Amino acid sequence: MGRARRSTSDSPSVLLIGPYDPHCGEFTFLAPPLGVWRLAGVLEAAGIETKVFDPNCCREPPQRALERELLSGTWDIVGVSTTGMTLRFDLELAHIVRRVTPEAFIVAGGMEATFRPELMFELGPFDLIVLGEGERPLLDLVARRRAGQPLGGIAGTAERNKDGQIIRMPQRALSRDELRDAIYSTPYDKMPYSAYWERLESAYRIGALPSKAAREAHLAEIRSVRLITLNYCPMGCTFCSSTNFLHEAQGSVASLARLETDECLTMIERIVAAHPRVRTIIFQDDIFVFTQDRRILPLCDEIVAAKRSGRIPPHLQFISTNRIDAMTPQRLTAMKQAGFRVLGFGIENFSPRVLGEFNKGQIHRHIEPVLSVALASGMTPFLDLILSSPHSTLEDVGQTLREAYRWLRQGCEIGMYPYVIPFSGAALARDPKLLPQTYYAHQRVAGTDIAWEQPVKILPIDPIVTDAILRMESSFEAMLGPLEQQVAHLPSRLRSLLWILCSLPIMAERGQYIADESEVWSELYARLPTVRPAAAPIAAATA
Ligand code: B12
Ligand code: SF4
Repeated sequence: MGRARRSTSDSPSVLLIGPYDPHCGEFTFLAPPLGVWRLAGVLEAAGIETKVFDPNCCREPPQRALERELLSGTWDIVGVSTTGMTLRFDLELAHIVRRVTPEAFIVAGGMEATFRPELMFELGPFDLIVLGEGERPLLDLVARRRAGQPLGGIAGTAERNKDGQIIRMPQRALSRDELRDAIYSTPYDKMPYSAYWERLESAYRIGALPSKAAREAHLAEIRSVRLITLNYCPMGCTFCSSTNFLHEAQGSVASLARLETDECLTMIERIVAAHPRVRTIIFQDDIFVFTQDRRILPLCDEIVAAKRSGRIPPHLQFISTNRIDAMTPQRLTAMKQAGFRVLGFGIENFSPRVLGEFNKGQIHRHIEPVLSVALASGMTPFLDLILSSPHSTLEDVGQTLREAYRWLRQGCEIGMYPYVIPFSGAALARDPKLLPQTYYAHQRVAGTDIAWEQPVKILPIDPIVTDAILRMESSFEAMLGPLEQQVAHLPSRLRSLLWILCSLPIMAERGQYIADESEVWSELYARLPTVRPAAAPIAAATA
């Protein structure tokens, strides 16, 4: 985005701050924050000078970099993006904004702000909270500032009245055309993907990898650009917040929108033009293929044709997250031909009972056939798993661990989480019956004396299962420390093997056999040969 210049009443300037995660890349690849970049693109298209501050990609400590940025111009509006996982860090930045630029109008937006506006006012220095998609409320806010009009009553915001009460003004979700225009405005040419790639490449010590093939595989994974073609998700999984995001902002059931085939192609071409070194495009939609999907087959055909005609590079690959019950052999074949390399599936659990609790019981019968066909066709399924639910039994946990191990050995990648995290807005987080199962972390906002208790775990009701899960978690953390000293980055497949390894003695004590320990160690070494000489301290941590 352009440089800040002194604002006048008719040309406000806006600074947008992405969610701040000081443990960048700990869980997964980081990338430029798509939400604030899309907003910046929409504001710039409307002639509003806007800059993005990305705290995860600074040369100096982000706090100092932010102060410098704030002092480099006069900002009429500063927007802070929030998520549950990053909230304490997002708030730290918001308080810096208030201290350095006391006159700025500070707005919070994003997932956490949408579901918890009252918490934002309580903990943060905010003048206004944006609910849901930020495009319309921000444009309205700027227009009013330009016109010198009052800033109250904007649709899609929450404000605090004189009595301290929170007033919410709902907004309808973006229509299909509005969503398309917003996605088209995303300024990919300005988004610093190369800076992220360089950081990731050095973090992975790319040059040190043994074979060219392994290096290429890593590069394809790292040199990726994220594209979102859908606004959130209709599936209603009980642990998920995303599925309720638009409804929360609209105050009623919102309809979904997504790009058409030709619009997806337009975006792919733009991304390639903006970042010619890109190897993989990650479709970041919550779910990319629906059961009644009319887009996936024509899209794959169009991609194949575009590669053949040279419109997009033939080696370009794709990753997407999909519903497993939406996959058919025909779709899988078409996706493979188009260059889909990794298919994400929210499997969550292998126990039909737990899947029912998560409101996705219908996927169970599709797991085995779809994973088998996907693997046979040369694509890598990436399974997200949650080891336990509030009503899980030890058998459920055992079943999921055993199946996870089986699929890992067959070539799936797995991301594993021990319990449900009570994300604001998720059905399970709102269930009062689960309050006794909910555990809190004492969070502090650095640089302030603000602190609060944030819900962080929903543990199983059965105390035996909770005990097993918590012991696995502490064993996992004890093992992770020494491993991370030796390896630059620990991918999900290794983390999942560690979870399995940690579970073996704990589950065995309760009569649940998961796998042979020496075999699991061999699987771990096979994926991490360099760690072999230093295995002793790691083994000690599991004892
Ligand atoms: C892409 C993505 C990632 C990428 C992020 C890449 C990147 N830098 O963009 C990666 C893979 C790194 C990732 C990681 C994780 N993610 Co994630 N991720 C997503 C996903 C699928 C899409 C986000 C996105 O780009 N949306 C598209 C943009 C356009 O939408 P948006 O960000 O919501 O922004 C819009 C509005 O929110 C609003 N807005 C946003 N910010 C602001 C700021 C202001 C000032 C205003 C006015 C408005 C505003 O306007 C924007 C435009 O309309 C969401 C699900 C979802 N559908 O949102 C989950 C989601 C955000 N992730 C989630 C989680 C849990 C995680 C992880 C913790 C997973 C894990 N266990 O490892 C990690 C945490 C990483 C971290 N440190 O924060 C949760 C967050 C739950 C919560 N309530 O906070 C979500 C909601 C999924 C879910 N339902 O569980 N994630
Ligand atoms: S977990 Fe995935 S499929 Fe389920 S509601 Fe959330 S985004 Fe949709």
